[in-house]
Amino acid sequence: MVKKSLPEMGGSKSTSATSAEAEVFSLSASVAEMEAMAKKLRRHIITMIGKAGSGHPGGSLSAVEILTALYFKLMRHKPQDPHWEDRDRFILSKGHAAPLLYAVLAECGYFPVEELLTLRQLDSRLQGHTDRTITPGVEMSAGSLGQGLSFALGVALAGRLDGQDYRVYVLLGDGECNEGQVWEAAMAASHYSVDNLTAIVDNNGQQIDGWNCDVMSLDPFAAKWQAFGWRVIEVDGHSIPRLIAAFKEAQKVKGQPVVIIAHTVKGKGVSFMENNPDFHGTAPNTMEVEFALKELA
Ligand SMILES: Cc1ncc(C[n+]2csc(CCOP(=O)(O)OP(=O)(O)O)c2C)c(N)n1
Repeated sequence: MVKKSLPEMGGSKSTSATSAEAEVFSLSASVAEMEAMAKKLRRHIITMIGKAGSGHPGGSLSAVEILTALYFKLMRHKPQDPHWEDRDRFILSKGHAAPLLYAVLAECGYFPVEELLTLRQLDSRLQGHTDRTITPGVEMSAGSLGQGLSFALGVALAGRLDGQDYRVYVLLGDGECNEGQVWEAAMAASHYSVDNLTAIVDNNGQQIDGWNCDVMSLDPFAAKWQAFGWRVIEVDGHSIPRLIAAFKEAQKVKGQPVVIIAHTVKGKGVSFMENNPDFHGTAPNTMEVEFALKELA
C-alpha cells in the first residue's frame, strides 16, 4: 500500500487510472488530522450549500465524523478507481446529505475539490441528491428515503455469493427509520445472518418537521433493532476515536448484522444551526455563511 499524508489528499486528480495503477487510499491519518479534516468538511458543506442557495445543511453536518472515520480510517478504497471490485462500499441512504458525501469524496481525490462549488447547478456531476451514474464514488442513487438498507443488503449478499471480503456500510437517518422498508430489510439481513453489513444511524433526534418524538417516536430504538436480530452498538457520533472503536468492534461480530446508533447533533458545529429544524433543508444566506465559516475557522 502506498502511503499518502493527509495534506496531499484531495486536489484535482482524475479517475482515469486502471485498477492495477490506482493506489489504495492511505488510512494512516491521526485523530488530530481527522478532526481537522472534519472541520474542513463542515466548511465545504456551508460554502457549497450557501453558493447553491439550496440544500440540506443540518443532516450533512451531523454525520461529518461518521464519514470521516469511514473514509479516512476504516474503508479500503481507491479514489482513482471508484469501481475497484475489492473496495468496501459506503451507501448513503439519507441522500439529502449529498453535500457531505461530495465533500468527503473530493477530499479523498475522487474529483477536484473546486467542483464542490458546482453543487446543484445544471449539468454538474454534483446534484442535490446522489446519482451513481454521474458522480465518481457514489454507490447508490438516493433521495427517496427508506431504500438504502435494502440496497446495501443486496450488495452485501452479492459479496458473500461471489466470495469477496468487502464490507458494506450504510448510513441511515433516524427520521428515515420511520419508513417500513427499513424494517423489512432489517428482518431480511438477520434472517440471512449477514455479517459483512454495518448500518449506521445518524441519530440526531430530528427530521424534516422537527423532533422525532413529536413526529413519530422511534423508542425504544435500540431494542427494536435487537428484536430484529441485530447487534447494537451505541456511540457518540462526534467522537472520531469512539466511532473507530465501534466500527472495529462491528467488524468482529459474526453471524448477524450490526447497527451503530451514532448519537449526533443536527447542524453540529454551527451554533445557529444546531438542533434547529429550520436548517434541515434551508441554505444559509451570505451573512449566515460568513458567520458559520468564522465559527468553523
Ligand atoms: C420517501 C421520502 N419521503 C419524504 C422525503 C422528504 N424528506 C427529505 S429529508 C426528510 C427527513 C429525514 O429525516 P432524517 O432521516 O432524520 O434525516 P436528517 O435529520 O439526518 O437530515 C424527509 C421527510 C424523502 N426524501 N423521501
